[in-house]
Amino acid sequence: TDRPIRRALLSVSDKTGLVDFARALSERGVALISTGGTAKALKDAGLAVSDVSDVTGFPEMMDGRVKTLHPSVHGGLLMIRGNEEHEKSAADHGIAPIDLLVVNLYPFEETLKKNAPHDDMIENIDVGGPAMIRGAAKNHADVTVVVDTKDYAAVLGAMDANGGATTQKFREALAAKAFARASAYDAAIASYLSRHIGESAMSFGAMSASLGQTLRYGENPHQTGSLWLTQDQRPGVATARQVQGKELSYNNINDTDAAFELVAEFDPANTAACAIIKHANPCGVAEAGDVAEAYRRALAADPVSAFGGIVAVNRTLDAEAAAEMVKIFTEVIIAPDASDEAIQIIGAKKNLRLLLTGGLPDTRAGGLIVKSVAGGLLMQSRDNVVVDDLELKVVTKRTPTSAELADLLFAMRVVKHVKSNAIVYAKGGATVGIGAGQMSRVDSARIAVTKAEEIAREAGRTDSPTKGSVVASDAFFPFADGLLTAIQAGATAAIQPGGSVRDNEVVNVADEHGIAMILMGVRHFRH
Ligand code: 93A
Repeated sequence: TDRPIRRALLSVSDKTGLVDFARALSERGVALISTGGTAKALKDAGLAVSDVSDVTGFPEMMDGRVKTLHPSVHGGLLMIRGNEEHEKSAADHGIAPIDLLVVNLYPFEETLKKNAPHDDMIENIDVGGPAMIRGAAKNHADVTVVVDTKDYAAVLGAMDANGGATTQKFREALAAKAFARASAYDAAIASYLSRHIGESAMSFGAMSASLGQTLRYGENPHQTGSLWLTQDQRPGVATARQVQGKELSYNNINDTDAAFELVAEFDPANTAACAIIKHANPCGVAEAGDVAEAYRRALAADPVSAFGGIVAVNRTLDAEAAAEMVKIFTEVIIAPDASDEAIQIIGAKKNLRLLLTGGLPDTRAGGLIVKSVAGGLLMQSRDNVVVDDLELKVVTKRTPTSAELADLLFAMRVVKHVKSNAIVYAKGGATVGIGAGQMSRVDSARIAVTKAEEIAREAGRTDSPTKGSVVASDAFFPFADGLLTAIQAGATAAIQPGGSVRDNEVVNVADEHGIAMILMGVRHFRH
């Protein structure tokens, strides 16, 4: 039984849209109650509103710390309508039902962003607001709770469609949102306080998150999934504008992130880059003079795997590139920007998601990576090491040629984004073979070659694709076998961090075969 909304309590710090919403409620016969500042805003706009102090019989006191914390408010929110005992208690104590609660909280997060002094932070911890939100959300069978100014219109719409009442389903959705908001708010306070007392060396600032989107399911259909937004405004999948296409799935978001972070390794001022991702690993990556050519080359690197992949580019998507991309089935395209023409071309594929980020993330920027383990969270800073900033040591008799060096740097940018053990073969600014996620490095080295040969065969080519390539390894070669595999496949130069007890053995094998090898000293595991 959806009862019409008769009485509403409004208590908001963010007064956006407040007056219009309250007026619309008033016009629908809803009686309004408000706390000090909210009541004043409504009275100033000429609306009839009762002060919460008249409802509680207490003045707002102690700097406003105690305004709504009273049985007249909480009883009105929590009483079960139609429950004899609840109704009797309400009648005995002069408590009237509150059918609609409109609250947004003291601006704790905004105050945090302003680097406010500690006293201000404490004063901005809202107590009464969350208490009411919880009460109303718990009692969503009877009460509509609104915590987001963007939901005002929907509430009025629901009321108008339903004789002044909202529906159970609508109230339930709002209740879920209310608890999510309360939870994010508390997380922000907890992280602030733990940092204040110096409990954590790492910044948990970006860790306070709010629910961005409930996903259809998680990694598999029997799992639930959701996307949470942090304060980190890093351009990428979570902050991008979705121009068109179906709703993103959990896996789409994960893969799109991997794709865009990879192309961000390439400076758009120097080169156009394209990465095609499947299951969070690249199947083809290439650079070229323009985006269309980079895409064609990335696709050619492994056209079979690219089917149903995620495509990322580091420059504005133009019409020519868009026309190439719509030729095969792709799940998502992500780019910093797109021309109107390109958007139109993508528009022909209704389901294809197009995400525009407005820019590239800074690969050198810090940030937090979070992963859950049983009973805990693992946290680490981002892998923000860029090969250009490293001291590259040639350890072999032969020094890489300039063409080899360019490919070594290219391969290293890519291998950083491949799951360990990762081996990448590259030639002429494009990947020719990628070995990902194997338990032994030599297997990754072999699989990449086998894969490369298979792709060449399917394309009707008779040449050896890895001949004349370079090879990059995300961690040191523990034995010479991995490198030997690459040499036998025709690689002429290698880059790896080094640091194995057998580095000498590996370098000797390189020298025996006339291979040029660079040690860059930094490992790029990725799991
Ligand atoms: O200081 S509080 O924790 N104590 C309360 O009893 C209380 N009731 C509402 N904060 C309280 N509020 C908050 O006041 C609301 O969540 C809202 O953010 C704000 C609205 O105050 P005003 O109407 O005076 O601008």
